[in-house]
Amino acid sequence: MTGGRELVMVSNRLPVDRVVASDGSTSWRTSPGGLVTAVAPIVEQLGCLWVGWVGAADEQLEPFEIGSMRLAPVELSEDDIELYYEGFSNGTLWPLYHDVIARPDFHRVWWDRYRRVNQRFAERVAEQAARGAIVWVHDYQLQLVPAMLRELRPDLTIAFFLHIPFPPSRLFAQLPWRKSVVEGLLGADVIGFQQVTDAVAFRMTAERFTRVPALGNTIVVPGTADHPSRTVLAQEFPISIDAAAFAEVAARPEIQQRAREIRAELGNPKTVMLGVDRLDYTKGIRHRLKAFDELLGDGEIDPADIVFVQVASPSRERVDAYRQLRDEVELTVGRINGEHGSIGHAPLVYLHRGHTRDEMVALYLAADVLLVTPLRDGMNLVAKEYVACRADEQGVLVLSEFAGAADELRDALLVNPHDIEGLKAAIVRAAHMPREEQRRRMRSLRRTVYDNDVAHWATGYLGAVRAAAESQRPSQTG
Ligand code: ADQ
Repeated sequence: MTGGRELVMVSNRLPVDRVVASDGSTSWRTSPGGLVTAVAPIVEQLGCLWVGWVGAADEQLEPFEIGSMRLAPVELSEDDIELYYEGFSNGTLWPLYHDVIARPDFHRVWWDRYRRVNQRFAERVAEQAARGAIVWVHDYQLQLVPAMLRELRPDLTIAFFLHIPFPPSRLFAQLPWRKSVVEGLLGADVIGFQQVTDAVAFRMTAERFTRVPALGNTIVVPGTADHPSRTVLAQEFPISIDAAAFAEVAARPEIQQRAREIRAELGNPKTVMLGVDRLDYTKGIRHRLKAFDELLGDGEIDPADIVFVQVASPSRERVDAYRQLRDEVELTVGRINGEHGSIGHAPLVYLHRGHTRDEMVALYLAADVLLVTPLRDGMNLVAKEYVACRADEQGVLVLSEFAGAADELRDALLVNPHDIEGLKAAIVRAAHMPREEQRRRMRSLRRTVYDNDVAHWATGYLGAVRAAAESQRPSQTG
């Protein structure tokens, strides 16, 4: 897939967690998470150098190896974490890129640190990458790395993938440093987005703020005295999951047994509804709870018939908006159960922790309805995981129009999560959907997920990157 070139992954976090043994010795194991889940099959096959932060402040570590990966840590101080990561990445870019659901804060000290940390990442890659390597930079925390890296190492082929949405030009325009961000990204040969709308928004934004013309999917960056002109491919490559790996777990008898146990522990209700999200204000958890609360209050659903399990993994707990969200969700959960529960039965089960892949799959199998109702989401892998697990062709996916996944998963029950009446109607419809309709919809969803799995994504994306690498070659050598 890389034509024999070294593959270098660059992401804010390295895909590993430290494990401390009882004798105090430490080792590393690969960590779960959306990005790792998506690229792990590619990395296992090709091997790679991975540049990123280990997740603890002020640690200076030499490169080390795990399996087929060589890991090169980038050091971040407490101040870097506060200003570059929690500040500019999660307090400015994250809300700005998610339709300003929360208000983005613009602080010059945050921006200044973002630039400096991006420079540090670029330097680390430049010192570690083999000649002619393909460097794949991930996500919004590192948008300046492509141009910085090109300056340091013009021999590299540079690819960037944005896992979150790219905002419409009129929202992006708010960013005081908009031109620098666009120029940073244009240092890449290929810029991948989740959806067509993201790629279109970026191309328009690039034309508007840097005056580079877009021709179809490509942007032509004019040459200077020192650099020849280049073309940059800015296109959608919707990310996916290793569907077969999920299916394999779902087929295991002990996982199916666990799914039955989960239903039994919930009191074998007629309908088990599930939500699985990072506890993030973009995921629409408040809207979902409101709809559920009103349905119970109106008597449209009977608390004896239905249990809603909301799994919310802890996220960004040092950022104010996330602490507030957690407080609000926990209050609401308590209130709903207080009003509608009975001794021995709570209609809402809230689990604020991470789970193993096996337990997640058992939950997917136990759920009659999966609610994926983000207000904005780059893709949403949870929706695809649920579908991949349901070999029985049963289960209903209720999916927000504002998740990237809605572009592909057209046979889900699509909802506008802001429309609480519409959301309530979809929940009721899902809970009562005849088995034959479930089967028809699930069959079509499964075909889509299996035909467009992560291998398909990686082949398409890396294929485009490799084509970019080949097309550069004559101008570099000639
Ligand atoms: P996320 O916002 O993290 O990812 P998502 O796509 O849903 O969102 O991925 C979450 C992953 O974490 C899934 O694989 C899920 O199974 C897992 N997960 C969630 N809660 C868990 C829990 N409690 N325990 C264990 N595992 C849990 C970002 C973007 C998305 C985009 C991905 C990938 O915001 O839009 O789809 O990157 O590009």
